[in-house]
Amino acid sequence: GSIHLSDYRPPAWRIPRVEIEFDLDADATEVTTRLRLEPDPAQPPAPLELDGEDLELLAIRVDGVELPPESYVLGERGLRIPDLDGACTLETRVRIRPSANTRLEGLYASRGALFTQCEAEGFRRIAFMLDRPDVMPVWDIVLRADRARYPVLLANGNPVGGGELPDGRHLARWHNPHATPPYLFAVVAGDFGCVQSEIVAADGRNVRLAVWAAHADVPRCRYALGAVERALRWDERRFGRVYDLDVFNVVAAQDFTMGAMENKGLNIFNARYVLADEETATDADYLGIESVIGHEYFHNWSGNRVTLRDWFQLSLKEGLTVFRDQEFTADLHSRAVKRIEDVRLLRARQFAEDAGSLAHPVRPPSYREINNFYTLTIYEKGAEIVRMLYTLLGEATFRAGMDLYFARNDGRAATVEDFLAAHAEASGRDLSQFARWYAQAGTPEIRIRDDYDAATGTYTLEIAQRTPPTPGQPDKHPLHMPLRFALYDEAGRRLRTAPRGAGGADQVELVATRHRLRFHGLSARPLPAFNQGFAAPVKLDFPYSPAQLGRLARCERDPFNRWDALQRLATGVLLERFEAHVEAQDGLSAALGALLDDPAQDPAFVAECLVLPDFDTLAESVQAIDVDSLLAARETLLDQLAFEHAERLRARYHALADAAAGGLDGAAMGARRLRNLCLALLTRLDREAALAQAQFEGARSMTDRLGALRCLVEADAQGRHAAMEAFAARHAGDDLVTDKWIALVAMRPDAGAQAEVRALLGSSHWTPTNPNRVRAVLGSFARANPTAFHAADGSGYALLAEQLPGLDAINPQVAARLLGAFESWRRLAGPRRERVRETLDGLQGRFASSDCRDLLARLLG
Ligand code: BAL
Ligand code: ZN
Repeated sequence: GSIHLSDYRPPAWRIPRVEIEFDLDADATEVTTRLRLEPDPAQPPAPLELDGEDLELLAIRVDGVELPPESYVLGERGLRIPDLDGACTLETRVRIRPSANTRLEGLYASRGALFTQCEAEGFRRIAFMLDRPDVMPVWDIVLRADRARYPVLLANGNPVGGGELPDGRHLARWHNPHATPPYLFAVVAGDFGCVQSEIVAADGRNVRLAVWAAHADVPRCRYALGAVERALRWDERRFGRVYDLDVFNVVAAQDFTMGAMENKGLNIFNARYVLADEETATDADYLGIESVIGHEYFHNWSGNRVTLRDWFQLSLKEGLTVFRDQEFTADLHSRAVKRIEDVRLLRARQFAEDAGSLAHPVRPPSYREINNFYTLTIYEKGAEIVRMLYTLLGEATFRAGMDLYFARNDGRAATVEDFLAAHAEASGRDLSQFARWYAQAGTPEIRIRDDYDAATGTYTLEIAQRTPPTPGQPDKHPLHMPLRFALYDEAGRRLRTAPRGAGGADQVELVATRHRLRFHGLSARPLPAFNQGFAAPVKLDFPYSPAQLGRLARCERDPFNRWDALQRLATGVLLERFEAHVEAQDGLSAALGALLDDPAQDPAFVAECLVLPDFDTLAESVQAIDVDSLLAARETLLDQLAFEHAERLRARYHALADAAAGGLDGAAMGARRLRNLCLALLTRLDREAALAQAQFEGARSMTDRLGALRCLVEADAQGRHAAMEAFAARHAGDDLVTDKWIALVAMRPDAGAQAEVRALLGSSHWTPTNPNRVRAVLGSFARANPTAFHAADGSGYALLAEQLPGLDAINPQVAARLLGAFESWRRLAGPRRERVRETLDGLQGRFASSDCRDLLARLLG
């Protein structure tokens, strides 16, 4: 059944304190839990109903006295004790089986070590508990385990002792003094090494930072440790947030469903967001690690100190923390490039989600399976809402609102209302209409038309907003949002038309369905620019001519909008939306040529401009998705751009060689990025792919080696097989690098990729219990290979679908994520839509998990 936000009731029982003891063993772990239980006098009395799944109950005592079997009811989902008489201590002892746990929720075994994952509802697979985020005990944790096998024993909070036990066992005690819900509980046991450092936090507290991994991987933890230090300092500086324990531990796990997890004081990470060195990590990997390390670290305040009242509020921590990690990266690197990349993701994936069968509000009103709501909407659109608030209020007021939010809700389980109330109070603004952003699904469209009256020198903008219907929400209301804009004259000078707003752009606030803006005293029709920095997450409809977009790409002050003008131009060319098609294509080509020639431009920015809108973004820009024509248009345009600019691409490629040989500074990374893009375009002209072959052989970084290899694979160059074999041999035994190699196979833009994916599924590389490997094979295929996945006969859909029931039985979250690749199926044109429908129909009744059953019902619903 569904769970509804409107049904929320505070728990009738409070649990201020938990003592939990583990006798750890991969095959059979015993967990003894003592819950201090107190009826909440503010709530009507109710029987105690503890969550618990797949737990073998060994003993149960109340205040030390064994509870007779007739006093409790043990069910599939938990334990019910009807007649508890007031405050007491409930002790349960259970047995769990980590090595049989392929779901990777609760306590599980991975490569000889033990890890936990409790968000959202994994704790109930460890012990009987009120497993909900508004239950926030203080924790005492005892870990006992074989010393040889598990020399390192980590848990939440601070280490408070340990010692030897008989039979080669040892113990460690941890105390977490902060009120912490069970979803943030964590335990790690294994044979790890670490890199560590000592720092003094802003309040004078000494903090030991450590990053742990299997011994062989420890040298690859240095970069992550540096990222922890940068994150800690940045949060002190930018948000005034100080770390609050004596230790901060990060552990790398090879088998991990999510990217990482922000458990209090003990973050557990997917190894791909920890391990990096020159031999194995690309520049994108380094930036990804820093950003995810930042994200999890920032949760310590936005999520842990201030947690969630219920799971409907998930975006309260995720959207806010994504906004914080985006700002972290923007402050440390190029703000413009960061914004461009975030908006690329938003348009390609979140806009698609918001327009598809799985669309839902940032705060859903109900859910059947909370695991299915770790979505781009909750995370990325949630972050955009916080960014709009930041834009509306300005830096100083927003910071005051954040300070108030943290101060008022510290140690509490908060709601979106609490967040908005803090900002409303700090700013004196009414945010009640703004709150609609959390309730209303779908991407708003802003339609703007202009008019210039030469006789009076008056320029008028007519602005209208609408949000399209989404499942369950046919009618939409206008939203409150900032609209930034600028007007430029013929010479490209910015016209001063209104008081300057935040960031130097003029800004109005949209609240109604229609607005009109009037400007007087203009001697000619200006060129308008809108939504600088993509301050509002909307689709903008303005009838720009190709010439106007070319001008905007040169004169707009805001770098994001310069990039966006070129994207808009490219989209119009690809979708043949301009009457003057040839002129538009010439304009695009000339603009990109000028960027390539301009040594003053940041190479990273030029690279962003050269990347055309991808298939997903194009698919999101049309009503009906004609797969073949979208793919063909893209290929044709890329071939033409390569042909026209061959000389400058080659020149730029060689000129950037020295800069690209540098280390991990922004200049070297930008040079490598542009250089690899030049290489990709040049390889289109030369099926021998000599340049790519040479780069592959001489590469000194993973970025360059993988970049060249991708060119060889995509061009189906003669040397591709030999290069793939050489790469595989060089990195044999390294799972993370092998995932990159596999992804290249699965993403090869050719119908033949299907056969190669099938071959992988039958090879020793296929380890369906490892989420990274499943994503490398099937995620890359379904999400990043439209050519092969959308094969017209439906064979690509069938390939994915065949795997899903088996994967669902292993790890429902991973399977459900893959099933989501069908989210836009209703907009597919031609026979493909019918092929997907048959495929989805064929999956009915074949899923065991609530995750996949819920998703399938919503896809077909
Ligand atoms: N809380 C789950 C992983 C993350 O978003 O940080
Ligand atoms: Zn998060």
